[in-house]
Amino acid sequence: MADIESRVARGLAYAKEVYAEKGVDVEEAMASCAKLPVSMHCWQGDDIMGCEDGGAGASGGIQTTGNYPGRARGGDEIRQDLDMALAMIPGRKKLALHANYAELNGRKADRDEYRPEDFANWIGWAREAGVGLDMNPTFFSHEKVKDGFTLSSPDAGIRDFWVEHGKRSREISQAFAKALGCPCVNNFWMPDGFKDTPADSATPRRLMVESLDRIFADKSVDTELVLDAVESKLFGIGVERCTVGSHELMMGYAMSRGKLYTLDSGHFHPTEQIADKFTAVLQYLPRIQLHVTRGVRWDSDHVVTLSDDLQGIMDEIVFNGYTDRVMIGLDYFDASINRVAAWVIGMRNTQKALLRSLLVPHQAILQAELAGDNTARLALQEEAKTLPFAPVWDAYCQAQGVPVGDAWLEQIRQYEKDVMWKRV
Ligand code: RNT
Ligand code: ZN
Repeated sequence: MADIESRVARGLAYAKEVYAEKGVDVEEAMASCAKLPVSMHCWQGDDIMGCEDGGAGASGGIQTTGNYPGRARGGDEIRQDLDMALAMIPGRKKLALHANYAELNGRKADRDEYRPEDFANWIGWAREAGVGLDMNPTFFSHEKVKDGFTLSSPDAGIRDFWVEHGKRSREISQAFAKALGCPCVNNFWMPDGFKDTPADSATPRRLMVESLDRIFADKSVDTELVLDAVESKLFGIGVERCTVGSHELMMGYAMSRGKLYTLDSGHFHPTEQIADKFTAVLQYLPRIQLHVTRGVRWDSDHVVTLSDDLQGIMDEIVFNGYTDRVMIGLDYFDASINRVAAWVIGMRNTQKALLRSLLVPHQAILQAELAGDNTARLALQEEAKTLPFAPVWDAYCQAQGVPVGDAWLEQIRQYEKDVMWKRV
């Protein structure tokens, strides 16, 4: 242990020297990184099964694949796994919940009747863990998703049900924010769409807008506490031809109604990068939400890796000073590997990318660009990639009291033997 500590200290001293020469303050970068909240999604923990009776897993164009043993069953086991994961992840965290993680304790109620009390265990857990909560109404995995439609269904009764659900999600979000003293992002993603060419795509889009307006008409919700967000999508499996909540519909909605727009990195054409969208969308909106995921050939929601894509996203946020305006959240689900490790890997990678962006000698690169010296810009951008980031990351983990390097893996291996694999 002492060995690791002194090695980390030596590495940090070296890195500080190199970065100082480039005008970068390493301590300041670590302190900034530690302040930025990253919202971890509860649903990686149990393949989006949730806590409702007969929870059926994902539907509506999203899918978990894999059958790794040890999946958490119900709130207590998910929270136990969350505690394990959070102990391995540096930085400030939030937890994003989905409405289907309500714990009714025998109460007979459908999603249009959920109450803050149904999330009492989650609020208690979050308070204890020192994390804020975010929320998502759940417009999938439910019998009232009629022929794939919710808020834009041609059936008024179906729309009414989901409008009520949306309203309840905002009340619950407000209770989260009040209980934890931290604003709650409430994210609306609806799977509504067509497998094949619709004869009429205007009506469902009009109905979607109308339903959302009905949900947000509730003025008892304080929009400083509840940050409503709407998420767009290009397509889903089985909904290939037309998604009602497309980019244009949702961005227009967010802009015209003063809502957050959620950009999910898997929800665009594969050659598009959402990194390039922040400076555009933030010309018009005060805040947006980010869903970091990793699509492999489609919006497959693989575990987030330390990729150029992820780095590009964090660079845009940090270099443009958007850290208060982009609510960073994760959104992926892989059931083929240890689910706690999946959380840890994606969250640690997100933290790594953030810290790395904070350490880039951005001013020098910017000056090169302003001087019209694109040669220097490229040279400096590329040299920045091999500055000694790794020792700073190790020092950051150590300062945050989480394992350095891959030491966390051994602990999760033990945990799966002691806890997860006994869940049969
Ligand atoms: C689906 C959206 C949405 C979901 C979660 C579970 O494509 O990305 O955010 O993944 O609500
Ligand atoms: Zn998403």
